[in-house]
Amino acid sequence: MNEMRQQNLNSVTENETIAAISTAVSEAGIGIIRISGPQALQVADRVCVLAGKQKSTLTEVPSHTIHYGYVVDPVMENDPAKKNDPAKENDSENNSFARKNTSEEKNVVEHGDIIDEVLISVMRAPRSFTAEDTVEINCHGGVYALRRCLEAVLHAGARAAQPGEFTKRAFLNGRIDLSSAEAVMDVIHAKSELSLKSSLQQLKGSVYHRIRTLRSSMLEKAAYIEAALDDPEHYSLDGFSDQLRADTEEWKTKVEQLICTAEEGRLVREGINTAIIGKPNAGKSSLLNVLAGSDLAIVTEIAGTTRDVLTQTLRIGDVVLNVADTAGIREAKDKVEQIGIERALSCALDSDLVLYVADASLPIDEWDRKILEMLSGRKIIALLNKSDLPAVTGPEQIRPLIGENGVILSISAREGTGLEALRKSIMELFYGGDLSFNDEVVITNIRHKECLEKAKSSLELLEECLAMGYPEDICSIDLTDAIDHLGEITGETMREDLIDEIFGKFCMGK
Ligand SMILES: Nc1nc2c(ncn2[C@@H]2O[C@H](COP(=O)(O)OP(=O)(O)OP(=O)(O)O)[C@@H](O)[C@H]2O)c(=O)[nH]1
Ligand SMILES: [Mg+2]
Repeated sequence: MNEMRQQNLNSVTENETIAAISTAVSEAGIGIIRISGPQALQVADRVCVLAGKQKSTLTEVPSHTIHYGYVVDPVMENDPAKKNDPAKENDSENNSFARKNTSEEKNVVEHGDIIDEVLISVMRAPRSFTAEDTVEINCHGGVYALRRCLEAVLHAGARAAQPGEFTKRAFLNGRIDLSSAEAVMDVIHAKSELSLKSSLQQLKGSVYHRIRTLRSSMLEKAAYIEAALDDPEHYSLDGFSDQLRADTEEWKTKVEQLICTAEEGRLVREGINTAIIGKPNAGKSSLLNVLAGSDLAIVTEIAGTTRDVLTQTLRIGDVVLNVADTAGIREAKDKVEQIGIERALSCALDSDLVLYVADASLPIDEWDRKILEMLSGRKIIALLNKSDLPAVTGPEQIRPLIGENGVILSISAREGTGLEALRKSIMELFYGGDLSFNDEVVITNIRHKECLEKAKSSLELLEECLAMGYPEDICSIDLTDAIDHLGEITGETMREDLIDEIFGKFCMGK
């Protein structure tokens, strides 16, 4: 497998040295330029002056050390300005910038050739993220200075990296498997503690280990069939079908269990789509505002204030919610309101969770019944709002409308009370109250889910073949397909174009 990856590396990158800005390109404390590849140290040497170490070059320093210095405009060997200057020509040995004495360094400073004052980290192959020689230049974070430093590095012989190319190299060099590489991206995009935890677990290889164990057990059986077909004298297939049938059932159950975690994974990755629904003036927009901690939606005492759906991604504790505030549902007074109400209902029907807000200072009426009837079967939390006012409606009035299992909570959007209980109920409804992710492998990546579904279909075909009593060589076709689909998750069986597509989605510098 590593051979396949290595061939891919050779064909795709031809061992070039690449560079990119690895931090966000915006005003910040520091910004990092990462250089990776066989010439990383030499390229860095052409642009870096190590302060106070006139004799040292980066090619000479030990691995995993950090050095104080400057980035300067590189002077290349074929630079015409340098060619006629014998003093500078002498300094061009080792391909390094003409700067090997203190006076030269002073010269650089005085003539303003310095682009930035930096810290330079050196990590030699294979003990780096890409498993190649890597230099990271920690610059001051200004956009202009960072771009100028990168330009200098590119001028000194590096090629601009493609999006995701560093991680792709880590994968192709066998440093990480594909599911861990994808987890790098998920860590960057993590919106909550929960999604960060699950991505970090995958980065450590949790999905990889689970899939590999499953796949090796399948590979063992496939190899046995092959051996028995080649050498029937020594390997018997008597009773093998029964064993294979039992194994297939077990493999399928394990694959199905992983597929089941994908729904939880989607909620972790993307957040829980939550619709706030209720009659006008119930306090829906007030709830959105108090959850968001700012006045996002207009709140007035006029019934029918909200007309359109307003969506906002919020974090409550560890949970990410994509909350939609909607128009109050009643007999519409005009066409705009009618459309708003239709949108509210369709939003409720598409959501993972409905927060039904009722004004508890008023009695419930026909509209509460109608709306809750339309929403029956959905995950609902009924919120008895305005608990700061004398209560007219209590849980006993709402209970018959939302059923035995529905959650009913008392809140005051105005005072911000009852929100902790709301968070706990959401955790309970979606994650069984547990956030730990300690040993559990959760599939959070859609591509992984698709591969698992394909593996499941192949196992179902294998079951059919076994039930029909087909010979082992026919059965092994479906078994091999299942093995390949699982291998696509970890990158052990992978098409080159798919690898490019996956890494192409990465951000620049990663
Ligand atoms: N006393 C009290 N008043 C509240 C509370 N929540 C909301 N209100 C008031 O109720 C009125 C309506 O609040 P909104 O948040 O606009 O209600 P809404 O459900 O979004 O209304 P529509 O957009 O018209 O559907 C406003 O005057 C709020 O200040 C609460 O917890 N207690
Ligand atoms: Mg509103």
